[in-house]
Amino acid sequence: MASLRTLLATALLLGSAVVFAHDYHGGDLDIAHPWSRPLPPVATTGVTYLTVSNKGDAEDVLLGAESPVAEKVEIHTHIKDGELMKMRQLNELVIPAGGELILAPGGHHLMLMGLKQVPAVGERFPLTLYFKKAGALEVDVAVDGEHAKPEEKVHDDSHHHR
Ligand SMILES: [Cu+2]
Repeated sequence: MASLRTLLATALLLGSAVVFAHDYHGGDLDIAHPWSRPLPPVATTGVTYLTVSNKGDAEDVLLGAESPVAEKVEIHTHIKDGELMKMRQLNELVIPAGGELILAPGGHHLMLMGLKQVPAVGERFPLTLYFKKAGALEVDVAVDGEHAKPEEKVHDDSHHHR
């Protein structure tokens, strides 16, 4: 019979796994681990990453997002301009049928513009994603200092906007 100590250890392990991997489902879409980098307290913009998987047989489209922590949320991508990586705002991003859309450092991301509060490491903040087919899906974004790989920490997404 499992000892109380073993049960407690298992519960703790499960608890910490939940902190780092959280998933959301809506319609044919799965949204995996929305996360954001830790930010300095004076930050005015933030960036959110996540992966959307589409289990359906029709494409869906990410049209935008909103969060109470920011004045507005924009869809951005990085484009290579000569040797420079530049940012460009997009109106939408397609999630192909049976495929996935990855928002990750160096590529597509959601840009939180005009931060009203800067969430601390370990905290989560709500974000509503708007999809053409699946509609509005609310997720919690984890502020996660450990998730970023060392080389991603060097690559700075805290670019300036006008
Ligand atoms: Cu951006």
